[in-house]
Amino acid sequence: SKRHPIIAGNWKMNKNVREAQDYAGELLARVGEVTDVDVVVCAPFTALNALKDDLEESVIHIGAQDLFWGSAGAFTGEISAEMLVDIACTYVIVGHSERREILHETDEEIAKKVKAALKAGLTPILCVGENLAHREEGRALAMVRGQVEKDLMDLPPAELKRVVIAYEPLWAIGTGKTASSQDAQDMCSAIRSTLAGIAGAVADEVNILYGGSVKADNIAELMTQPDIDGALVGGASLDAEGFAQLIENAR
Ligand code: G2H
Repeated sequence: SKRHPIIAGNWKMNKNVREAQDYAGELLARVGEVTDVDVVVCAPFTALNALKDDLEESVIHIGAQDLFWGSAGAFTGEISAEMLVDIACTYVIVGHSERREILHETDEEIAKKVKAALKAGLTPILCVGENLAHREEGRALAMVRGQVEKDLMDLPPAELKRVVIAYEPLWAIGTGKTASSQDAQDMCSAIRSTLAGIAGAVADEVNILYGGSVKADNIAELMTQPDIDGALVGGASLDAEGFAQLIENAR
């Protein structure tokens, strides 16, 4: 494959500074030499600066879980891409389903966040995925295609190829239900076709991850699929030893 695999942990709203530091030390000890997979840890804003001290000089990449599209100014409570770069972040999750659902983030907002991340030099991990009703009504593909097209609107191919896409079917998130590796592959392949329609040949260079109840014991099979280039891992990334095992099984 032309693509270098990525395993990204998404802690969601978990871990204080002390817990983040302990985790970083343990993960570094276990996967600090791993270079055939890009390991990313996406932490809450409040833990990022502590991770910078421990991970900035290492092979482990630091990611945030959200950002705002403006660079600076009167946006109370928001965090810019430039602020994330300043504390050594190289990745940022954009449009996670929890933000789309609970905080009502729209595709228009998400598209602006993707652009802001790219402009600052961050790698956005754009999350897309259908819910159970969409799938049961046969609308999963149309739903996900629509998200990809709207969220990456107007991006030139040279920019689009820097985006990482995470396909996360909502019905598989935190539920213990993983999509079958074939279902996941089918959608990741459809996403790549959608990208090819938008941007042509660079679609082959885009990393597409699967997310949704990925664990140490199902990652290997997912990784054998031709259009799955890694995973976005929630619950199973919270324990450093468990996450290290998952990374090992992905190699
Ligand atoms: C999906 C995933 C990580 P989990 O949200 O983004 O979480 O692995 O806990 O299903």
